[in-house]
Amino acid sequence: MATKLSQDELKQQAAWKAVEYVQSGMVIGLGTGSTAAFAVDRIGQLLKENTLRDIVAVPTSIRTYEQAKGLGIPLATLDEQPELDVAIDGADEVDPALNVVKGRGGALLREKMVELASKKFVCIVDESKLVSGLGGSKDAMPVEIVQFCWKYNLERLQKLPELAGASAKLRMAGDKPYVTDNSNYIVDLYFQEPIKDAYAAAKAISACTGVVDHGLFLDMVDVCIIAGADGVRLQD
Ligand code: ABF
Repeated sequence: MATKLSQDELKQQAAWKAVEYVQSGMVIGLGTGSTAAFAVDRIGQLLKENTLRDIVAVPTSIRTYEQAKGLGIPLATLDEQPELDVAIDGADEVDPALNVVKGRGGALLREKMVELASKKFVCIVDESKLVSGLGGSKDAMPVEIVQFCWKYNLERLQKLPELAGASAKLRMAGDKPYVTDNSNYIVDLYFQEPIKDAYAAAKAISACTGVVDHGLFLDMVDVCIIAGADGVRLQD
């Protein structure tokens, strides 16, 4: 009887599978979060074994930068490397069309910039991230906003007809607002039921002046690697 794998073991399985897309000489995007961290570790290990050579990586957060640096992975910025071959990153929710919610790790802006700059975005999740519709986990759908008059913007977001029924909370780090790597705030939106039209919601959120970006990553995932009790499967 196969023993049940832990969530971390599933995340590692998905991450290691994704690293198979990385070839020597590539420019790659490194995601943020615990699943992506397994991929960063694996890349560091393959570089150390000289199985992988001559890669350059663009991190999606300061903490991924630190992890990769500690592993000796050569690093660059999007200014230096504006076209990436492949990006590997986790997600918070994945719907059947491979639209995803990302950003609960607070890194959505740099993740979206890096993943949009990549020829291939490989998303890695354990099966607990699968939802029938975005917002369906009833957990946070993050929006990155400027610090200026954040309360005003939180109220505006909450009133958007496209976000019907959503509640909004400023993300806190202890007793202070959470500040992103880009010195912005995160407002977390919570939905009572899946978002009716994620495309309309994304458009409406982005149109709010003061909003920097949001955690709806639509039509961006090229391959999703899903690790579950029955093994690892790919969806594209
Ligand atoms: C990151 O991965 C974020 O966009 C997302 O919030 C996070 C998921 O974290 P984990 O892999 O730890 O579940 O890309």
